[in-house]
Amino acid sequence: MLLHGMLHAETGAEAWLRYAPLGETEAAKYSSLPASVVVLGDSLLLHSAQQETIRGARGMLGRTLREATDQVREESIVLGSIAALNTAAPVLKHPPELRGDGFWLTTGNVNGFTCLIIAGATDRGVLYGVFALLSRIARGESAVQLDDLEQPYAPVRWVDDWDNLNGRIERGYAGRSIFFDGGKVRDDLTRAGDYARLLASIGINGCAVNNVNADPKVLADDFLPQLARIADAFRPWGVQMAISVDLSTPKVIGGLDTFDPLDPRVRDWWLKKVEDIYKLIPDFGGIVVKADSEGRSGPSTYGRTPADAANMIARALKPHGGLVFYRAFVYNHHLDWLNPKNDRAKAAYDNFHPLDGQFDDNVIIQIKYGPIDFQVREPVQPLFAGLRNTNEAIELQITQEYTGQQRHLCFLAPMWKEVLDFDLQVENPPRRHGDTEKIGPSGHRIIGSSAQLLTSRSPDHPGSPDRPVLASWGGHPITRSPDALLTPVKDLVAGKVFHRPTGGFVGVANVGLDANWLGHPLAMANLYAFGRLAWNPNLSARAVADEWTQLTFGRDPLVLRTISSMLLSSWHLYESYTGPLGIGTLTDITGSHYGPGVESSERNGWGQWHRADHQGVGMDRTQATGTGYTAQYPEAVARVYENLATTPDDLLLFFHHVPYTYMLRAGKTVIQQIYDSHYEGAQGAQQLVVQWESLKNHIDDERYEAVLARLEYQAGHAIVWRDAVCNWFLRISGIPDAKGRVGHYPNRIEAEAMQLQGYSVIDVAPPETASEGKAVECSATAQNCAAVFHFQEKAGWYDVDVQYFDQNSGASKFRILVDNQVVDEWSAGDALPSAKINGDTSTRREIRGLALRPGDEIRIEGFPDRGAHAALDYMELHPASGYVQATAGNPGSHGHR
Ligand code: GCW
Repeated sequence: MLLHGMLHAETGAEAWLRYAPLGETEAAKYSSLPASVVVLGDSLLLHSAQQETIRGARGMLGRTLREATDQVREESIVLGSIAALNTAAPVLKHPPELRGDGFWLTTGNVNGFTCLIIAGATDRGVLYGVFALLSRIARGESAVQLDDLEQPYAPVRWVDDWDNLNGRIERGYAGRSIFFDGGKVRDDLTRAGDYARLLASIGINGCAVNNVNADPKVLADDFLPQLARIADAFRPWGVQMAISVDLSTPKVIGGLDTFDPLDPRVRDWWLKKVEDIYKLIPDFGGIVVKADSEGRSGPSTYGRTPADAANMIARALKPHGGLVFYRAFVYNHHLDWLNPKNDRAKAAYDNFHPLDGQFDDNVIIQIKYGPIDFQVREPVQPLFAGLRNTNEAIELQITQEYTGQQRHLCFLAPMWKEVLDFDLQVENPPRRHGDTEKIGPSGHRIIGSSAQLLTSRSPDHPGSPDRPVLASWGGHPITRSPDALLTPVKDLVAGKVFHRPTGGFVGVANVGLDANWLGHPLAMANLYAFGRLAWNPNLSARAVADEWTQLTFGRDPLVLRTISSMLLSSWHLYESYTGPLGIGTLTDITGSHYGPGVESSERNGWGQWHRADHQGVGMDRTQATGTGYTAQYPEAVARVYENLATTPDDLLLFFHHVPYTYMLRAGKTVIQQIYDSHYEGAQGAQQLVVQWESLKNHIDDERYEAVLARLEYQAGHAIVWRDAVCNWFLRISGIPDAKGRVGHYPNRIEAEAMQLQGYSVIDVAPPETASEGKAVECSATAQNCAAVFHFQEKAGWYDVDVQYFDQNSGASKFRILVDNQVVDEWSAGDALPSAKINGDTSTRREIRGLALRPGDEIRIEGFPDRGAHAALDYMELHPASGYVQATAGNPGSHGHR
């Protein structure tokens, strides 16, 4: 049955806070919900909490709750801090553990009335409790007889946005900045407020608003009052505003001749600056620092350490309660490729491990999850285990820089879970406060809080309380000693292992002005998942996917099943058609980080090397024969990676250089796995389209069509990836695909082999990004060009794929004629991340259901526009799919693939 009420037009702007009307039967479940909402006390946050309750109830239940303050005179929803509740209802025994941003949902007697109580240690906790209640209702869970206590896993749950003051967003894929434009803070900050509300609803409590490649102007005297306006927009939602700074600011705009962190003038400059900030923004969250990294200046200019720089700023912030987030992404991007011992992966540990213990207690070292840079798969960064006396936070990337830039579906929660659950097996960790010893079902001791027990029971985790395992990548569990303490990454960053005062989770979000925030309507699952896992990393990826899907698309079981399973398969799919076996993404690493560019990572100083040659592939990072990176891990983990036989297949090429003929655990050679994985991945991407098509009429048309267009595009681009990587490896290894696919495309007609009218043949760079390395382009001065050929196969229904290039320098047009009848036309006006004819811009148009007869003339016409050349790669003809056969006579549909 369709819930028609839910199928109204949706832009995605409401994200998971749609509060869509429940059906009548569903709404009846909540008929006993009180009719009034009483707030105990008066604060911006409590006001938001009350208004949100009213908004949610109105949307979902069609009821307008009465609002009241302080006095409970009837059955009510009561909102208040524990302190306020103690006064209003002294008999209620609140759970002693409630602290920080935690909340408690319960039922109890206040003033003689049975009330639904939402209490927090702080007002922010109250707001979080309201969002939790509303989420329950939206997902059809019970709201009676509650007694739920939720405590966040760590105090720091932040997002960073890499927005430039001019309004562009570094690695942002959803339009311009919601904060800045033209060097100023936007006049209209409505979206900033909406964003803060979304963040609060998933427990995120801080946001650094500008690019970590920071413009010194962010600290200019006339800019601070503008920043204060953003903080004002965030405040009702308990999101603390923070900024990123450039360490050279005192020199660049501060009038000093140095920015040496040990120079007293520099120290005083920061002291004064921070005081100025707090005068305007009393709840300012802190400062993020990217220094000595990718061309940013830093303390090394003066022979000082990151600790010198971090502490200087930390001491200015300390009296006000602010934090410094000093990024561990410090590395030399001029490494000598010719030296086989060089290894960028070692940089963070080499730079920060020696400084352990030297950072002030309001400094947090912000560490990317892996040792390279947000690749589709990396091992966990060993530095997490290497800092015992320093606060840390893990940096995850919500914006899909290396994972398809929100044009490809790639739900990252399964990856994050593997990272967060990964047990680094820290040697001799201190015993934890509150650790309990329990006897497990098998009679052995289980040490840890209930959180740790949950860890090993989580459905995403191959272990059980009886058999704790190293949550290894690739699902090859390694049994560990039952007595050992689990020291998973989530516990290290949360400060639980070494009893740190603070720490937690940072996600790089990069939302933009696009109505749906992240471009791809399904990409918001990543923002949601980040918040949920930062709050409780013991949730499974499936639980998070299910929650998000229900909140975002409603509760139709088919919709839930389909979207959730698409999300959960998507990371592995993306990995398999881009960079399997731990090789990295093989993208163009010096440019867009988007399309294929296999060799771009080699022979330069960036250190994202895969070292493929004619014999083999992979980086030898062992201590025995390689760079020695494995030594940075605690002994037990190092042993696994040092040894070729115990390294999981999906990290093999990260740790070892092997011949193409090396036999994997999977029972095939490395080269065959490279081929198979790319074919299976591309096939899987086509399947996503089919899965999505089953949802037609089950969700609103707007979001249905928007997602469909992206999935069709992805399916086509997955083929570009597949062919580029497979052909490159065929060429370098000389070993053919055992299944005969690579390099053989029987249905393909190369554009350069057609009769060309105005088009000229060009070499594409890198060659693997076009079929046969060539394409045809139409000169920008021409009106139009054409490529023509005569169909010679047997008569029948055909699907036709046209592979063309959609450069972002203009909007070329194309049309296809069969014997002078126009059968399709389209404009190549997408904003793909390149003006070049290459793997970033190669795009597939699929025309389904064409009746072709021998001798037909098929003519592709291209109309160039400005710098875009209406370039073509090839055309592919396939006998039409069953659907079209069954509906013969229908003109057929088409899409971008
Ligand atoms: O992943 C790389 C990005 C840069 C980014 C850098 C960083 C903000 O390509 O755009 O700069 O990481 O994290 O500092």
